[in-house]
Amino acid sequence: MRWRIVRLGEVSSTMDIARELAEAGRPEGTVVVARRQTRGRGRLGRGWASPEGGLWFSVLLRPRLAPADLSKLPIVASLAVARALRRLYGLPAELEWPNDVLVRGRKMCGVLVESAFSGREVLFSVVGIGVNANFGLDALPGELRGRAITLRELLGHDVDLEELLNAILSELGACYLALREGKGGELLREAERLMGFPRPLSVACCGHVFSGTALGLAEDGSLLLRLPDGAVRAFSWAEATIKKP
Ligand code: BT5
Repeated sequence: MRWRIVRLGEVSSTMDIARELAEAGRPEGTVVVARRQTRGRGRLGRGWASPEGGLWFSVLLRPRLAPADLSKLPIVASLAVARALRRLYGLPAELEWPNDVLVRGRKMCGVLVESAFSGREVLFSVVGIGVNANFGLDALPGELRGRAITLRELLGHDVDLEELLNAILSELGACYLALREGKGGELLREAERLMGFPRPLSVACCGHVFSGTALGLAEDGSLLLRLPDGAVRAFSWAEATIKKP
Protein backbone atom coordinates (compact mmCIF):
# COMPACT_ATOMS: atom_id res chain seq x y z
CA MET A 1 0.00 0.00 0.00
CA ARG A 2 1.33 3.44 -0.89
CA TRP A 3 0.53 5.97 1.86
CA ARG A 4 0.14 9.69 1.06
CA ILE A 5 0.25 11.65 4.27
CA VAL A 6 -1.51 15.00 4.68
CA ARG A 7 -0.38 16.78 7.86
CA LEU A 8 -2.56 19.39 9.51
CA GLY A 9 -2.52 21.44 12.72
CA GLU A 10 -5.85 21.88 14.46
CA VAL A 11 -8.92 20.44 12.73
CA SER A 12 -12.51 19.70 13.72
CA SER A 13 -12.10 15.98 13.01
CA THR A 14 -9.75 14.15 10.65
CA MET A 15 -12.84 12.10 9.65
CA ASP A 16 -14.38 15.20 8.04
CA ILE A 17 -11.20 16.17 6.18
CA ALA A 18 -10.64 12.62 4.91
CA ARG A 19 -14.25 12.46 3.72
CA GLU A 20 -13.84 15.78 1.84
CA LEU A 21 -10.65 14.50 0.22
CA ALA A 22 -12.41 11.25 -0.72
CA GLU A 23 -15.24 13.18 -2.35
CA ALA A 24 -12.65 15.27 -4.21
CA GLY A 25 -11.28 12.04 -5.72
CA ARG A 26 -8.12 11.48 -3.64
CA PRO A 27 -6.79 7.92 -3.92
CA GLU A 28 -6.89 5.04 -1.51
CA GLY A 29 -4.03 5.33 0.98
CA THR A 30 -4.49 9.04 1.67
CA VAL A 31 -3.86 9.61 5.40
CA VAL A 32 -4.92 12.77 7.25
CA VAL A 33 -2.98 13.42 10.48
CA ALA A 34 -3.79 16.30 12.84
CA ARG A 35 -2.02 17.64 15.91
CA ARG A 36 -5.29 18.35 17.68
CA GLN A 37 -9.01 17.89 17.06
CA THR A 38 -11.67 20.25 18.38
CA ARG A 39 -14.57 17.89 17.59
CA GLY A 40 -13.05 14.41 17.61
CA ARG A 41 -15.77 11.79 17.52
CA GLY A 42 -16.45 8.18 18.41
CA ARG A 43 -19.30 5.87 17.50
CA LEU A 44 -23.00 6.49 18.02
CA GLY A 45 -22.61 10.27 18.39
CA ARG A 46 -20.03 10.06 21.19
CA GLY A 47 -17.08 12.44 21.50
CA TRP A 48 -13.36 11.67 21.40
CA ALA A 49 -10.99 13.83 23.50
CA SER A 50 -8.04 14.76 21.27
CA PRO A 51 -5.48 16.97 23.03
CA GLU A 52 -2.11 17.88 21.54
CA GLY A 53 0.44 15.06 21.82
CA GLY A 54 -1.92 12.29 20.69
CA LEU A 55 -1.80 10.47 17.37
CA TRP A 56 -5.05 11.39 15.59
CA PHE A 57 -5.45 10.24 12.00
CA SER A 58 -7.86 8.95 9.35
CA VAL A 59 -7.05 6.62 6.47
CA LEU A 60 -8.97 6.68 3.19
CA LEU A 61 -9.70 3.26 1.68
CA ARG A 62 -11.67 2.37 -1.40
CA PRO A 63 -12.37 -1.22 -0.44
CA ARG A 64 -13.60 -3.73 -2.95
CA LEU A 65 -14.73 -6.15 -0.29
CA ALA A 66 -17.74 -8.39 0.27
CA PRO A 67 -20.12 -6.95 2.92
CA ALA A 68 -18.99 -9.53 5.52
CA ASP A 69 -15.37 -8.45 5.02
CA LEU A 70 -16.20 -4.74 5.05
CA SER A 71 -17.82 -5.17 8.45
CA LYS A 72 -14.56 -6.67 9.75
CA LEU A 73 -12.68 -3.39 9.11
CA PRO A 74 -13.04 -1.87 12.62
CA ILE A 75 -11.76 -5.06 14.25
CA VAL A 76 -8.97 -5.43 11.71
CA ALA A 77 -7.87 -1.80 12.26
CA SER A 78 -7.79 -2.20 16.05
CA LEU A 79 -5.84 -5.44 15.58
CA ALA A 80 -3.28 -3.49 13.53
CA VAL A 81 -2.87 -0.97 16.39
CA ALA A 82 -2.52 -3.74 19.00
CA ARG A 83 0.15 -5.45 16.89
CA ALA A 84 2.07 -2.15 16.54
CA LEU A 85 1.92 -1.39 20.31
CA ARG A 86 3.14 -4.89 21.12
CA ARG A 87 5.95 -4.80 18.56
CA LEU A 88 7.24 -1.26 19.25
CA TYR A 89 6.90 -1.05 23.03
CA GLY A 90 6.33 -4.64 24.15
CA LEU A 91 3.00 -3.61 25.70
CA PRO A 92 0.38 -6.29 26.49
CA ALA A 93 -2.20 -4.61 24.23
CA GLU A 94 -5.61 -6.29 24.17
CA LEU A 95 -8.78 -5.69 22.20
CA GLU A 96 -12.26 -4.95 23.41
CA TRP A 97 -15.01 -5.59 20.92
CA PRO A 98 -15.63 -3.91 18.63
CA ASN A 99 -13.06 -1.16 18.28
CA ASP A 100 -11.02 -0.46 21.42
CA VAL A 101 -7.40 -1.17 22.18
CA LEU A 102 -6.79 -1.54 25.91
CA VAL A 103 -3.67 -1.88 27.98
CA ARG A 104 -4.16 -3.30 31.49
CA GLY A 105 -7.89 -2.88 31.07
CA ARG A 106 -7.76 0.83 30.18
CA LYS A 107 -8.50 2.40 26.81
CA MET A 108 -5.45 3.60 24.91
CA CYS A 109 -6.90 3.76 21.42
CA GLY A 110 -10.27 3.96 19.69
CA VAL A 111 -11.11 3.15 16.07
CA LEU A 112 -14.00 4.56 14.06
CA VAL A 113 -14.94 3.42 10.55
CA GLU A 114 -17.33 5.47 8.41
CA SER A 115 -18.29 4.40 4.90
CA ALA A 116 -20.10 6.06 2.00
CA PHE A 117 -22.32 3.94 -0.23
CA SER A 118 -24.01 4.26 -3.59
CA GLY A 119 -26.82 1.73 -3.29
CA ARG A 120 -25.06 -1.37 -1.96
CA GLU A 121 -21.69 -0.43 -3.43
CA VAL A 122 -19.06 1.09 -1.10
CA LEU A 123 -17.64 4.29 -2.54
CA PHE A 124 -15.06 4.70 0.20
CA SER A 125 -14.35 3.97 3.85
CA VAL A 126 -12.56 6.23 6.29
CA VAL A 127 -10.74 4.43 9.11
CA GLY A 128 -10.14 6.83 12.01
CA ILE A 129 -7.58 5.91 14.65
CA GLY A 130 -6.83 7.81 17.85
CA VAL A 131 -3.96 6.78 20.15
CA ASN A 132 -3.40 8.45 23.53
CA ALA A 133 0.33 9.02 23.25
CA ASN A 134 2.37 11.98 24.51
CA PHE A 135 0.16 13.55 27.15
CA GLY A 136 -0.76 12.79 30.74
CA LEU A 137 -4.17 11.73 32.01
CA ASP A 138 -4.68 15.28 33.31
CA ALA A 139 -5.17 16.40 29.67
CA LEU A 140 -8.36 14.27 29.50
CA PRO A 141 -11.77 15.16 30.96
CA GLY A 142 -12.06 13.98 34.59
CA GLU A 143 -14.66 11.29 33.90
CA LEU A 144 -12.32 9.48 31.47
CA ARG A 145 -9.25 9.36 33.68
CA GLY A 146 -10.18 6.14 35.47
CA ARG A 147 -10.84 4.25 32.21
CA ALA A 148 -8.23 5.70 29.84
CA ILE A 149 -4.45 5.37 29.65
CA THR A 150 -1.72 7.08 27.63
CA LEU A 151 1.66 5.91 26.39
CA ARG A 152 3.42 8.61 28.40
CA GLU A 153 1.76 7.38 31.61
CA LEU A 154 2.56 3.74 30.90
CA LEU A 155 6.08 4.01 29.55
CA GLY A 156 7.23 6.98 31.61
CA HIS A 157 8.46 8.81 28.49
CA ASP A 158 7.23 10.23 25.19
CA VAL A 159 7.29 8.22 21.98
CA ASP A 160 8.21 9.10 18.41
CA LEU A 161 4.78 9.76 16.82
CA GLU A 162 6.23 9.31 13.34
CA GLU A 163 7.54 5.86 14.18
CA LEU A 164 4.20 4.93 15.77
CA LEU A 165 2.23 6.15 12.74
CA ASN A 166 4.49 4.20 10.38
CA ALA A 167 4.21 1.02 12.46
CA ILE A 168 0.40 1.22 12.57
CA LEU A 169 0.16 1.95 8.83
CA SER A 170 2.46 -0.93 8.05
CA GLU A 171 0.33 -3.37 10.14
CA LEU A 172 -2.88 -1.89 8.72
CA GLY A 173 -1.59 -2.35 5.17
CA ALA A 174 -0.70 -5.99 5.89
CA CYS A 175 -4.11 -6.66 7.49
CA TYR A 176 -5.99 -4.94 4.65
CA LEU A 177 -4.12 -6.99 2.08
CA ALA A 178 -4.90 -10.18 4.01
CA LEU A 179 -8.59 -9.19 4.10
CA ARG A 180 -8.61 -8.67 0.33
CA GLU A 181 -6.95 -12.06 -0.16
CA GLY A 182 -9.80 -13.77 1.70
CA LYS A 183 -7.85 -14.27 4.94
CA GLY A 184 -10.32 -12.29 7.08
CA GLY A 185 -11.14 -15.41 9.13
CA GLU A 186 -7.50 -15.69 10.28
CA LEU A 187 -7.51 -12.03 11.34
CA LEU A 188 -10.71 -12.57 13.35
CA ARG A 189 -9.17 -15.57 15.13
CA GLU A 190 -6.12 -13.44 16.03
CA ALA A 191 -8.41 -10.63 17.27
CA GLU A 192 -10.47 -13.15 19.31
CA ARG A 193 -7.30 -14.28 21.10
CA LEU A 194 -6.67 -10.66 22.15
CA MET A 195 -10.29 -10.30 23.36
CA GLY A 196 -10.02 -13.02 26.02
CA PHE A 197 -13.12 -15.10 25.21
CA PRO A 198 -15.07 -16.72 26.75
CA ARG A 199 -15.91 -14.16 29.41
CA PRO A 200 -18.96 -12.63 31.12
CA LEU A 201 -20.12 -9.47 29.37
CA SER A 202 -23.05 -7.07 29.16
CA VAL A 203 -24.03 -5.52 25.86
CA ALA A 204 -26.27 -2.48 25.39
CA CYS A 205 -28.31 -2.68 22.21
CA CYS A 206 -31.58 -1.37 20.94
CA GLY A 207 -32.69 0.07 24.29
CA HIS A 208 -31.90 -3.09 26.33
CA VAL A 209 -28.94 -4.51 28.21
CA PHE A 210 -28.13 -8.17 27.52
CA SER A 211 -25.87 -10.00 29.98
CA GLY A 212 -24.31 -13.35 29.22
CA THR A 213 -21.11 -15.05 28.17
CA ALA A 214 -19.24 -13.64 25.19
CA LEU A 215 -18.16 -16.63 23.13
CA GLY A 216 -16.35 -15.15 20.15
CA LEU A 217 -16.88 -13.44 16.81
CA ALA A 218 -19.21 -14.35 13.96
CA GLU A 219 -17.83 -14.36 10.41
CA ASP A 220 -18.87 -10.71 9.88
CA GLY A 221 -17.23 -9.55 13.14
CA SER A 222 -20.46 -9.50 15.19
CA LEU A 223 -20.14 -10.44 18.85
CA LEU A 224 -21.66 -13.80 19.85
CA LEU A 225 -23.24 -13.70 23.30
CA ARG A 226 -24.74 -16.74 25.04
CA LEU A 227 -27.75 -15.54 27.02
CA PRO A 228 -28.95 -17.11 30.30
CA ASP A 229 -31.65 -19.10 28.44
CA GLY A 230 -28.91 -20.76 26.35
CA ALA A 231 -29.69 -18.91 23.11
CA VAL A 232 -26.75 -17.35 21.26
CA ARG A 233 -27.36 -13.87 19.89
CA ALA A 234 -25.12 -11.94 17.46
CA PHE A 235 -24.63 -8.19 18.02
CA SER A 236 -23.45 -5.93 15.22
CA TRP A 237 -20.93 -3.19 16.02
CA ALA A 238 -23.10 -0.67 14.20
CA GLU A 239 -25.72 -0.80 16.97
CA ALA A 240 -24.25 -2.41 20.08
CA THR A 241 -21.81 -1.32 22.71
CA ILE A 242 -20.22 -3.05 25.71
CA LYS A 243 -21.69 -1.99 29.02
CA LYS A 244 -19.17 -1.34 31.78
CA PRO A 245 -20.05 -2.57 35.28
C1 BT5 B 1 -14.12 5.26 19.66
O1 BT5 B 1 -15.46 5.47 19.79
O2 BT5 B 1 -13.42 4.72 20.47
C2 BT5 B 1 -13.55 5.78 18.33
C3 BT5 B 1 -12.58 6.90 18.52
C4 BT5 B 1 -11.93 7.28 17.22
C5 BT5 B 1 -11.06 8.49 17.36
C6 BT5 B 1 -10.33 8.82 16.09
S1 BT5 B 1 -9.14 10.07 16.31
C7 BT5 B 1 -8.94 10.26 14.61
C8 BT5 B 1 -10.34 10.16 14.02
N1 BT5 B 1 -11.01 11.44 14.06
C9 BT5 B 1 -12.12 11.42 14.83
O3 BT5 B 1 -12.90 12.39 15.00
N2 BT5 B 1 -12.27 10.19 15.36
C10 BT5 B 1 -11.22 9.29 14.92
P1 BT5 B 1 -16.37 4.86 20.93
O4 BT5 B 1 -16.20 3.38 21.03
O5 BT5 B 1 -17.72 5.41 20.67
O6 BT5 B 1 -15.77 5.46 22.28
C11 BT5 B 1 -16.02 6.80 22.63
C12 BT5 B 1 -15.91 6.87 24.16
O7 BT5 B 1 -14.53 6.72 24.56
C13 BT5 B 1 -16.34 8.22 24.71
O8 BT5 B 1 -17.73 8.25 24.96
C14 BT5 B 1 -15.53 8.31 26.00
O9 BT5 B 1 -16.16 7.57 27.04
C15 BT5 B 1 -14.26 7.56 25.66
N3 BT5 B 1 -13.16 8.47 25.26
C16 BT5 B 1 -13.23 9.69 24.65
N4 BT5 B 1 -12.01 10.17 24.40
C17 BT5 B 1 -11.13 9.26 24.88
C18 BT5 B 1 -9.71 9.19 24.92
N5 BT5 B 1 -8.93 10.13 24.37
N6 BT5 B 1 -9.16 8.08 25.49
C19 BT5 B 1 -9.92 7.09 26.02
N7 BT5 B 1 -11.26 7.10 26.01
C20 BT5 B 1 -11.86 8.18 25.45
